[in-house]
Order: sequence, then C-alpha cells, then structure tokens
Amino acid sequence: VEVAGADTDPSALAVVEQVLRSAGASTFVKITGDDRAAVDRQRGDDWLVVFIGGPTESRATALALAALRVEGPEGLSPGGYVLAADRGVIALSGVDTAGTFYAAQSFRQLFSSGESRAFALRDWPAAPMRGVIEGFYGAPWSHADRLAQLDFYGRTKQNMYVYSPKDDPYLRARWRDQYPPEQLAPLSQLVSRAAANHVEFTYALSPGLSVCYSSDADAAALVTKFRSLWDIGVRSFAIPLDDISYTRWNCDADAAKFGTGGAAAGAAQSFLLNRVQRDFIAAHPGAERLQMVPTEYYDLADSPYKTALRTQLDKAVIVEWTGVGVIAGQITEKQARQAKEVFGHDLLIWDNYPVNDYITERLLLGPYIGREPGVAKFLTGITANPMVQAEASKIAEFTSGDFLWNPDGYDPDKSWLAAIADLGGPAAPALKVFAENNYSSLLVRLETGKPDLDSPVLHPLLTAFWTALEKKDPWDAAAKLDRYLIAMAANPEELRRGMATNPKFLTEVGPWLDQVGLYGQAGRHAVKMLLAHFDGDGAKAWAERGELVAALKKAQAIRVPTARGPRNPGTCTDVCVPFLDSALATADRWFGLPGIRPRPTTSMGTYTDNVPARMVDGDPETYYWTDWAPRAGDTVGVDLGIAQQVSHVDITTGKPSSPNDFIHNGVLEYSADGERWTTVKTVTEPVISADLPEGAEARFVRLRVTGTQTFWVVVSEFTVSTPDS
Ligand code: LOG
Repeated sequence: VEVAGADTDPSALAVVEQVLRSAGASTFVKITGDDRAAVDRQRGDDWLVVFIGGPTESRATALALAALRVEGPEGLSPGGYVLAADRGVIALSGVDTAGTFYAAQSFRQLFSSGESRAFALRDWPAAPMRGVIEGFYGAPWSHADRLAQLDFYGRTKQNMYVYSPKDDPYLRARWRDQYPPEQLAPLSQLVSRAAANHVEFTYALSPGLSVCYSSDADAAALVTKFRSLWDIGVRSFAIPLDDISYTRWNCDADAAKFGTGGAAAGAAQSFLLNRVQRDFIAAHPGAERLQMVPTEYYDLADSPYKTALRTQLDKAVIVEWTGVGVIAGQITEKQARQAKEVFGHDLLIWDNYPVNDYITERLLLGPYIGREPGVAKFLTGITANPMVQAEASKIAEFTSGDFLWNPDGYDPDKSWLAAIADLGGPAAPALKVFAENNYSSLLVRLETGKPDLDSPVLHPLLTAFWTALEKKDPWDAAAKLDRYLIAMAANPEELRRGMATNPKFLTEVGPWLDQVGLYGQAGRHAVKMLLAHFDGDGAKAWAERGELVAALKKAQAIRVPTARGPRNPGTCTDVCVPFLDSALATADRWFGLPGIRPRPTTSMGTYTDNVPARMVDGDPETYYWTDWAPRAGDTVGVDLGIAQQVSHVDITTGKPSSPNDFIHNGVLEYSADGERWTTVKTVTEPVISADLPEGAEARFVRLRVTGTQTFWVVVSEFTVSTPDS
C-alpha cells in the first residue's frame, strides 16, 4: 500500500514503485491523503504500507513517523530526509521534495542490499551544490549521454549539471547566435529530465572570445540568449570566462572605458556580469544565483584582477575555482578558506577530475581523492569536470558525489567498489579488473611527483613474482599472478558479454579494453616463458617468447584518436609495459640475443611526445623531456632487466635550444636490486661520462636529483656499456 499526499514528489513515487515491483510486488493500492481507515483496511500480514512524502507533501507520513516514534525531517538542511521502517511500515519523509526523492533512492539501495531489520535513518548532504560540469574540450556528450547522466545524478543524490562543453559553438564561438527551434527542443528535454531527477540544469554561456564588455548590444545579446533558455524552463545560469585572453580587448571601447591590465579586465568582467545580474537574474524571481568562472581560476595569489573581482563583482554571484593548479592534486580546507578570502565571493569548485582532455590516450577510472572534507563543508560545493567518455565517467562521478554527500565518512576504496557495482551490475568483477588497469592516480602524481598508482592489483603480484623467481621458488607466486592475468586476458570477452546492456560504455572503452586483454595474454606468455626457462625447457621458452612478442605488438598497435594525432592507449602503461620489457630482456640474455634492451625509467612526467624511450633509441636528435622541474629525489635512468656487469655510462642531457635543461645537482648511481644503490659520482654538468668500478653489477643505472631546481630536464641519450660491448 502506498500512502502519499497530493503533492508527493512523483519521481520519489516512481522510484519506490520500481523498487517494489522489482522485488516482486504485484498489487498496489495507492491512498492519497491521511485516510487512516483506508490504510487500516489494507493492513495485514501480506501488506507492506509505504508512506511517502515529507511535511510539505503529505500529512500521513508525519502520523506514521509518530507511530514509529521517529522524529520528522524538519530542520534538516535542503535535501535531508528521514527513512524509517518497522513491522510492515516504511516511511519516507524529506525536508523538501528533493529530500523525499533521496529517501526513495536510499530505500532502493537498502532494499537491494537485502536488509530487513527495523531502522531509522536521518541523512542530509554536507554540500549544497553537488554535481558535474560538462566543461571539457573535445566532442561534446550526445543527447542520450546527457539523459543517462541526469538519471545517474538523481540515483547518486547529486543536484547540479552545468552545460558547458567547450566545443559547442552556441556556447562559445558563436555565443550571440540564437538557437534554431530544432536545437532548443532537445535542450528542453534535458531541462525536464533534470527536474525529474532534482538536478538543477545550469546553462553556461562563454562570451569571452569575442565579447565587448562595455557594449550595450552584447549585454543585451547575453540576456536575450538567457531568456530563450528561461522560456524552456532553465532557472540557473553561468558565465564562464576561463581560457581567454584578458590582456587583449575585443573592442576599442573597452580599452577606452577600462584601460589595460588585470585590474581593467576584472573591472570589465564585473561591469558586464553585474548588468546581467541586475537586468536578468534579479529581474526573474525564481532564478538561481549566477555562477561565473574567473580568468584566473587556478591559484590563490592575489592580483589586480582578483582585487577588481573581489571589490566590484556583485556578491550575489558565485565564483568558481579549480584549486591550485588547473588539475589540483590536493585541495585542502586551508586553501579553500584562502580562496574564499582572495576571490571575495561564495565559491564553487570546478574540479578537473576525471577530465582527460589533456591526456586523451588515458581513461581515468580511479576514485576521487585528495580533497579534504572541509572543502565540501566550507564552500558551496563541487562540480566535477568529466571525460569525453560519458558512461566511463560514472565511476569517478559516483565517488565525487559520495564525497560531497558525506565527506567525513568518505572512503575512496569503498566508494569505488560501490561505483563499480552500480555501473557493472552482474559484470562488476570484470569491470573491476578493467578499471584497475585504467586506474590512473593522476591526482596523486601531479601533487607528489610520485609515479602513477596504475594497476594497483597487478603491480604487487608482479613484484612478488620477480622476487620469487630470484629466490628460485617461483611456482606459488606465478600461480597467483597467472590467475589475475587470466582475468585480464578474458576481460574483453567477459565485459562485452556482461555489460552488453550498456553498448555505449563498451564503445567508449573499446581500444582500452582490447589492450587489457592483450596485455593479459602477453603477460601469461611472459610468465610461461620465464618458468619454462627456469625449468630448463629452452624450446618451450622460445615458443612462449614468440607468443609474447606477438601479443605485445598487437597491444602496442592499437590507436585512439587524440588532439595530437593517433596514440596508443595508456592502459596499465607504467606496469604492464615495464614487466613485459624486463621479461623479454631477461629471456633475451639467456638466449644470447644481441645487446641489452635497456628500458628507460623516470619519476617525472613527459612533455608532449618526448617520451622516455627517446633517451635509449640511439638517436641523439631525439630526447626525453620532463614536463616539470625535478625535485630532490626525482630520478631518470635505465633498467637492464637483470643484474649484470656494467663498465661505463655515457649520458647526454640538455639541448642547444634549452641548454639549462639538465640536472644541476645530482648523483650517478647504480643498483643490482633496485634497493641498495652505489654512488659513482656527483653530477653538475650536462654531459656525463663515467667508468664504473671493476666488476660492478647493475640492473639499474640512474641519475638522482639532490637539489631543487627551476629548469626541466632533457636527456637525449642514456647509454650503458658492458665489459664485452
Ligand atoms: C578548462 C577546462 C578543461 C580543463 C582540463 C577550467 C576552468 N577550464 O586549462 O575546460 O577541461 O582545463 O584540461 C581548462 O578548468 N583549462
């Protein structure tokens, strides 16, 4: 029996009915109002009575809660709710309709977990604004993607979607143009879908590439465009001014009115935004607060520009900020407080995770990490900027939404598993393997300079296997490793079968999925090759080597289109490729194949396509180039696969056009096991040539930075010689 009020949220009702139906309920009796007699007539052993609607929606729920001796939701923050159950009665009561909808979502979650004890839950969100900004460069999401996203935000209790794809001409390049009717129709459908999910649809217009801030005509054009969206139901608006020049005006009138420089830019932007605030937002009762992205959105340093915004922009406007650095490794509560101070407005975080428009060969499927709880509690909230791949973005989005609801209770690993279960359904185990191998922890790397935590399950299995092989007892570790490699090899087929109901996801991740499978296959052959040789079966080892090379070649021939041309997808890159390379190097030495295959190693990033492999390619014209200045502890070097005698090292760093890009304070060192290192000498010059002591055994040779420096590092060749080479 469902007991609802005339004003009970229809979306909440739909969720509850869906849950009950999928649990096998076949008969529904709906009672509107607080007709106790009608309810009592239906009560009995087989009936579940569900009261739906908070104090603003239905009077009956209050009576039910009183009978259950549970306090109502009055006084909770917006979106808060009470959900209680005892002996055949369930009550869902939100402080507002969104709260009742969230009660229904929690009801769904609890029901599917099979819980049947009596309980009472009081729950409310920590952050008022929780959601996603479609704000990336590259192909905008499709209409179907967006509809699916809006439903997903509802499921995960997020309430914001900002429509701001950089490459939609109507939003940026041709912002003044009105939409033709056939383009407004789908937008209007998004607006109503958002409303049904209690999501605020924010329309963001970015005029900065061509706007004349002082012009009446441009202010009118902005307002006219906004009004056309108001007419289809949009109530929330934003004016992002990121990624534009603010030292060059688009019209002479601005130079005359505002002058030049950062302060002038801040004044000009404030002037225009204040007009929109006054003429449009304030003039439309029911409009949400205007949002804006400042041109300096990525730091905390006070500046003439920020001072102008702070002092001149209407306080009603919400300002967005990405944290320190465009892709912020960490955002602390202290930074958030400072940001609020320096921008002088209420702040919303534009969080650039899991966006991959700057690293399009990778999928970022790891959890949301690195933000202190105070960030969600202290600011108005966070909108996460996702990947071009809408469905695949749901993993990270699920976790950021989770963080925003209850940051103090947030556990990234748990949340991530729940995200995998939600998206993968019965295929969750396969999705987990896939996501583990596209589990970029870019947020960590950017902040700490430590390498990615990619492939967090495979990595320790590989390390254990090498150790066991060195200890001449490889079987156990090999079996454990192989079990995981089998799952990887089977991943393409299993995921394609298990997630067949989500073809969009499968299309998005296709190349990465094929690559996981091929690395799994190659890995299995590598293990078999090493074991065969360990067993003294050279013929078998040789055969496996052939299979390994074939699978590796296929994996590395896969291409995904990126802004910089076709690239190999970055699946498991920092774990699978080194393992396979080292396995091959080890085998090739056994087989007596020519030369050493040194593999480049680095703790630093790569600037554009100057990949580490270029320092071992024998070509002095090409080079590896870091994409930041190293800090003490950073290293660059080679891994020879197995420990062997090394007699001499030659390293050329710097390049004519960047002569200072070398390690100014460092040491040259080597190690047989990667743990105990022997120093050869200190280095302070770009060209290094050194003899190693007689009989030196090394698997690793590297330069380690010992002092801070401001220059990046170029390494054109890193050459290691053996006594017989
Ligand atoms: C853009 C954003 C882009 C992101 C990551 C902001 C405010 N703007 O550097 O559209 O997706 O970086 O590449 C940005 O972050 N600018």
